[in-house]
Amino acid sequence: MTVHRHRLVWGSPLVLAILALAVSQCAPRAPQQRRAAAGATSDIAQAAQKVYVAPGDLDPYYMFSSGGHSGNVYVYGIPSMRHLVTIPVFTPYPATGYGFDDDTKKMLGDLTWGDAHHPALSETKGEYDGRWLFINEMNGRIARIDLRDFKTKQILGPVPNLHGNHASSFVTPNTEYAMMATRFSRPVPQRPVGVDKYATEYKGIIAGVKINPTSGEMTLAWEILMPPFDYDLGDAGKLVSDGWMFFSSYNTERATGKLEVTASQRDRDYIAAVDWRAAEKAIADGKGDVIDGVKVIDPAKVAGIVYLMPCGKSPHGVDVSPDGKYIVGSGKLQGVTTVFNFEKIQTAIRNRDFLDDEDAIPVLKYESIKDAEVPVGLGPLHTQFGPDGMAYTSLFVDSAIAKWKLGTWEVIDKVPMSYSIGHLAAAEGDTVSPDGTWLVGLNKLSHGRHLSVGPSQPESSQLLDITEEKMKLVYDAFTEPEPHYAQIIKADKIKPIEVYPKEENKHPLAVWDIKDAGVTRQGKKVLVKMVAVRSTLTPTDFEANEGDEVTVAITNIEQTTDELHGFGLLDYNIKLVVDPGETKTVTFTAKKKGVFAYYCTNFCSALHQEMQGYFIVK
Ligand code: K7E
Ligand code: CUA
Repeated sequence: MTVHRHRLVWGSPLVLAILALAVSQCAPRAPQQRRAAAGATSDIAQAAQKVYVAPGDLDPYYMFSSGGHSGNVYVYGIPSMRHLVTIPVFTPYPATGYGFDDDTKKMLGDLTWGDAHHPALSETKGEYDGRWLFINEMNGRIARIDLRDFKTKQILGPVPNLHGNHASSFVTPNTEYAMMATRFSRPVPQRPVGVDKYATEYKGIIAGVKINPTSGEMTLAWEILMPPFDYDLGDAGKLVSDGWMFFSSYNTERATGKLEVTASQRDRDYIAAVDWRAAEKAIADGKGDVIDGVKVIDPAKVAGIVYLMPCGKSPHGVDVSPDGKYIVGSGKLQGVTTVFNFEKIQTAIRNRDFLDDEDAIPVLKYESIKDAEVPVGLGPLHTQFGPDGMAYTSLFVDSAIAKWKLGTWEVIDKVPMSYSIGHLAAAEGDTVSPDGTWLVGLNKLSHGRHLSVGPSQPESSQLLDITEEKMKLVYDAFTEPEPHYAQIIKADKIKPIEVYPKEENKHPLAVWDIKDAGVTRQGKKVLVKMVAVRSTLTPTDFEANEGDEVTVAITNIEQTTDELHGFGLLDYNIKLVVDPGETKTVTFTAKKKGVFAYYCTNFCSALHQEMQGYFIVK
């Protein structure tokens, strides 16, 4: 069947009607689905045993799940689905003092929210290496979490020119780059231009963020000026396709207003294929124009950097197979997922087998580069992989997961999910050698399948055992809002530290002896060097004058696992947590006169309650 005929069948009004119907019917359908799921597992007790991690035992996998507009990353154990920890990234989190001390406050800047979508574990030779986790957010930012201590170490951005960073943070196979891309095109350089000029004056941006191989430090390396489409998702090529990045896009109509109507007119949208090594070289050769301080490549001036692959209308996910040979694009208004062949893409580029162009970017011919249209079901969104060419595609409209095979394109199995599914995550699923053990469906709409907690229903995930031919739904878990993508890594690849070693603490205000704790004053500046150790915060009181600038530098001199101490200063909105061996500072103005207690917020010993003091402002 040609793409054109699909377009006729799955034209927008019809699909929207199906979509609305599917969503509205989900709640009443839930009990039946439950029974079907129970039947498919054949033996509930056996399933329960598979996911049961006994007290004292550890899960074999970590799952890092995006927290969407909570701005956090949530870490779960797989298969128990136990929530292990929350990593605050783009938003303050008093539980760990994140966003309250000087360093993290500065890192967050003016933005105290972020919409985090796609976590990306660092890779070496296409395998997760357990060093860092990157995650994007919509305000043009990308963050790095260090997996030695599970803490956010850097937030890059908001970067210039690029706007609404959704197609991010997908890393390349040796973590050379993380990616960023515009979802909401706007004038580049940024300036006030009316939406009537959208098609010509607004631009999209695809950006490469260079990652230092030793420190993980991110720097914005280059940007590519793109037509004003909405760039949606991405994935890096690997093995045979290493050196390329792929981005799906919608609204290639360049429309504005009600996009659900105006941006579903055309028969096709595109996946942009970017030769990032060529981009790197063009920049090194001085071919970039500096716009708002960033080197930007204009494909109208520099050829051979980017090509457009026609794909089913309004694609969402684009996913590269573990061997790098196939690029799977899911048109969410279709009943098929399209598989492109990397070799054919290269041949088409070599032969200049182009259909036309968009703003001087060559458009490849669909028939020349596609290998198959796999009839997975309605509303395909994202694809994950297992070993032996197995692929798993989430179907939003069908509320199901389809399992199919690369190469034969045969659909092998389909499991109904109890909620409308969005992303899905397979164990080691984005690597060159996926495990094929567990698959988690991350769901968009819960549809009342839980104890009611009022109108805002819990977000949900479902765990599937994918070790056999038929997928088995084995567990439901309610997850923190709002999950988008997640990645699952073998637990033994991550080697977290237990304490910050004393000898590695190079903080200039660190004090390791209670004798060195105390208060010094310089003009209107008051510096308090504080030591936290069971069960005293020394000094136990300090003074300032109204209007003074006060810096409290706290060193937790413990070297014992889990001996955290907190510093909560009442009425001053100050809440620090200092881990063993760590020094943190907080700087504030003594605006309120009077007596204010501070105390340790983390239960640390039998005398934790005694760990307190007074701040006096005269
Ligand atoms: Cu929720 Cu990747 Cu932002 Cu798809 S995205 S479902
Ligand atoms: Cu220190 Cu409680």
